[in-house]
Amino acid sequence: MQNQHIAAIFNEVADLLEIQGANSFRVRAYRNGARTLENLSESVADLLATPGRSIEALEGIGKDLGAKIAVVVETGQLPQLEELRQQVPAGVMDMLRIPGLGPKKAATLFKELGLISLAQLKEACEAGKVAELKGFGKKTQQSILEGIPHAQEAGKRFLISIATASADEIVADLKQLSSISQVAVAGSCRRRKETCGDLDVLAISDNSAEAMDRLAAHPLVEKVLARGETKQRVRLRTGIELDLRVVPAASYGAAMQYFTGSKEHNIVIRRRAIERGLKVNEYGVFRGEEYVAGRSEEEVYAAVGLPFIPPELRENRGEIELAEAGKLPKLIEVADIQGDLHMHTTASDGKATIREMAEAAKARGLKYIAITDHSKRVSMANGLDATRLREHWKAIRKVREEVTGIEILCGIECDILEDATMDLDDEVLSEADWVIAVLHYGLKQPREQIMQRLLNAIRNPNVDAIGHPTGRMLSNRPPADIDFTTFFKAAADHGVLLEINSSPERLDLDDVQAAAAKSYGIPIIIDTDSHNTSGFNVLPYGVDQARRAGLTKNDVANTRPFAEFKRLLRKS
Ligand code: DGT
Ligand code: CA
Ligand code: CA
Repeated sequence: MQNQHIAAIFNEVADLLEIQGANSFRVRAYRNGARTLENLSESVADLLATPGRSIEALEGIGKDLGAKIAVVVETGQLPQLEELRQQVPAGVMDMLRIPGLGPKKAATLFKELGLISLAQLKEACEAGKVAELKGFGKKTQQSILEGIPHAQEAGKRFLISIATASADEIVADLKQLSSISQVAVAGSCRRRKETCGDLDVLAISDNSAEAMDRLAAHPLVEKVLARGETKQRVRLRTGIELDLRVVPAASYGAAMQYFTGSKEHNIVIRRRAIERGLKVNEYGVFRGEEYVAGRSEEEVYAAVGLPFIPPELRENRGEIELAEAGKLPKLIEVADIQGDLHMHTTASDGKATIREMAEAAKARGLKYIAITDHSKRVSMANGLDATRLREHWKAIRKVREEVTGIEILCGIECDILEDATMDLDDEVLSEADWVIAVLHYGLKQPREQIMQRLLNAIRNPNVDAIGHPTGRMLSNRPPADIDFTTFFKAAADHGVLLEINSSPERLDLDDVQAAAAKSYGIPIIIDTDSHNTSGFNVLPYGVDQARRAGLTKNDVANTRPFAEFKRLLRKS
């Protein structure tokens, strides 16, 4: 049982309790517990199984949550969650995906107006009933109305982190069966797309019944939705659905190729096959009735005159032409990353000290980091003013002396304010080794204002990089309205680096934008935005996004040794 699943359960319990108007301490306890689990580098199940160790020692996990974790690890579910789900209609939970609509407002909509679905909420907004509720008003009603399509869309997909955690665990479990010689995930999860609609798992076995029984009995599986001879569809407790397909070895490569997709990529592959007098499907490559290939994906691609194409590129966005020309990029890998330029400490909203972050980064093989706590505008994160920032930098310099083997930059994550000025003045910013400028507030401003803010930041000679440029949160906050052409031109002109933020909620820039940024010659940085020592765990998600953008080691600035990296900075 993965930490992410238990965290998702706790978060859902917190939402449900809050909708029911439960005590806020109780709600917060679940959220804190969830956060601890999300950031924990080792599996709680392992921790539980280790004699002499206790999960209650973890921050935010007391006796009560500890016992609940044990129940989930043991049984795969939490009875309390099942009960709460009975009490709150699923449609009310859907409302939480509307940007800016939290559990309290959802509760009011449910209790006062009896609304239990997004469709009903839409009607009520259109009839003006929502505006009349206490604490809502016309503006809120309008913003809810605009957010409903986003909620409907987001509800159908799952973050790659959630999808991966489920897929990895199920695949590992199926591998235990001796009748299964190979098993792996395909579909959007294998392509490392930022969100997945469902999971597609393929296995080679001559005993498909055994494979399906094993899956059905897995603690993560909530319900078997359909079962045939070689295919089974189940719903997992996280809500994501999973297709298991059992195939013979001779079809494995063909099935892998087919079910990895994307559909758009496959259409071109099929067309190429037809041009060569062949037919490609999930069973193999055929000439007439004769099977000619299909054991491996390499064989399938070779049959249509192509080298193996990395799954991350299979979107029909030019990869087939590049493959044909022998010009596929050698994609960046996690091991190429040498530095991390975005992280927090206890000085703002992080959970670890400067030294702890530096030691943890070093232990992971990083050669340089920038400590970038929040600036003062982010008061809820205890953001720093100039005085505190200078004190903080002093402390960083001290750690820099004491911890060897890693370079530490005195940085700041500086807000670009709603009025397009910087949250800290130039004098203090000019003393920083590294300034990453970001939008946190006013993301809904019209394009003109957003661009004014980004361009002002880019033109500020103290700014080295723009962090999570669009500000989006995949589950509940749409991106700011950016004119990317102007944005990229300006960043390229001024030598400002752009970030791919690896947090699975952000993955910002996205794959398409990161590829565009590369075309302007802008060096990308891939950061974790860690808030504790296990925050570095998210790095692979950022690297995957970069791979989907076709980025190579050379396109990413923080793959360079420190001295070379420094030369990329404006102030160097
Ligand atoms: P998702 O689940 O929405 O995140 O995206 P995928 O890509 O995993 O899509 P899914 O689960 O519907 O199907 C898995 C793969 O199977 C898909 O990427 C390509 C292949 N596939 C499914 N349906 C079709 C189809 O009608 N035509 C073709 N050519 N391929 C298909
Ligand atoms: Ca899928
Ligand atoms: Ca599917």
